[in-house]
Amino acid sequence: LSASNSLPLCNFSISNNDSSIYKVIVNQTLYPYNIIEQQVGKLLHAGGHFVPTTCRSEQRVALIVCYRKREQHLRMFLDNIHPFLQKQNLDYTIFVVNQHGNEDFNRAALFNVGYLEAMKLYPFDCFIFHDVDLLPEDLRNVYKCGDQPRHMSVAVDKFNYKLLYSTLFGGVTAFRLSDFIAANGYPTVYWGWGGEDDDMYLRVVKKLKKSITRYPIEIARYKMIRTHDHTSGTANPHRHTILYSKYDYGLDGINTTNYTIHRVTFYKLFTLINVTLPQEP
Ligand code: NGS
Repeated sequence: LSASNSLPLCNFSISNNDSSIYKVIVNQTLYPYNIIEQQVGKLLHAGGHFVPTTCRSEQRVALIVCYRKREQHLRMFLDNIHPFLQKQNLDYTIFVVNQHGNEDFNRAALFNVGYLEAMKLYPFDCFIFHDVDLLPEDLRNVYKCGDQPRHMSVAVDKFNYKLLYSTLFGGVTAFRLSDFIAANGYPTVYWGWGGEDDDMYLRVVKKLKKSITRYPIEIARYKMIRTHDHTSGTANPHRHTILYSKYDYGLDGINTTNYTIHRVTFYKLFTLINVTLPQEP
């Protein structure tokens, strides 16, 4: 411990204008897990945890991925995200929160589960909530938290690298622990596709009384993985009603996240949290 305390603080930054330094070559080859482990897992501790050895990190980052039946996406994600985060010299852990069962997908509640379970394991101070199909393309897109919640996935190739609308808060977001707690986390009442990210945006503005921040559009670039091993969930018909109902965010969120853990498994490349979310009719 004393040895690591004497290390200098990690400070990753790229000031160089040479794009060959910050541009990421996204690898879309689909490898089996054991090959990915060999390629990018050498320096990992159990559960997909990396700690820089040459410097001391100021933040402990939990990267929480919501997941269900997207195995190809997950493999490509892991193959790309580990080298990306290691180059940024971060103390990070990857959590994959898998929604077990046949209930509608609840992306936002899975993020809360990831937060709650991660905090039982390690004193994280930064949470990055991540879709499994988004791969960052620029190393200057640093996976750290700041004083404001950050929308990370500003420019996605599927949308021609344009921000769809100014309050968009989907894809990838980053929250300081204190901000996430003050927002009461993500909502739990959005089952199926859509609205939960807009709800989180409103929590930041109305409950936290903060604004979101973004890295520049030429930096916050992502490739969306396109494979055919999945079907997207059906849109939630109630999403607009809930979103505009102006309900009390203190009454739904972290404090009402209802879930049953089946198993937490510490794989080499990630910590898998298998969970069911009881869905009220
Ligand atoms: C909005 C959805 C968001 C969604 C965004 C982008 O309309 O949840 O589109 O979707 N809000 C509502 O439905 C209320 S995308 O084109 O990326 O699939 O994130």
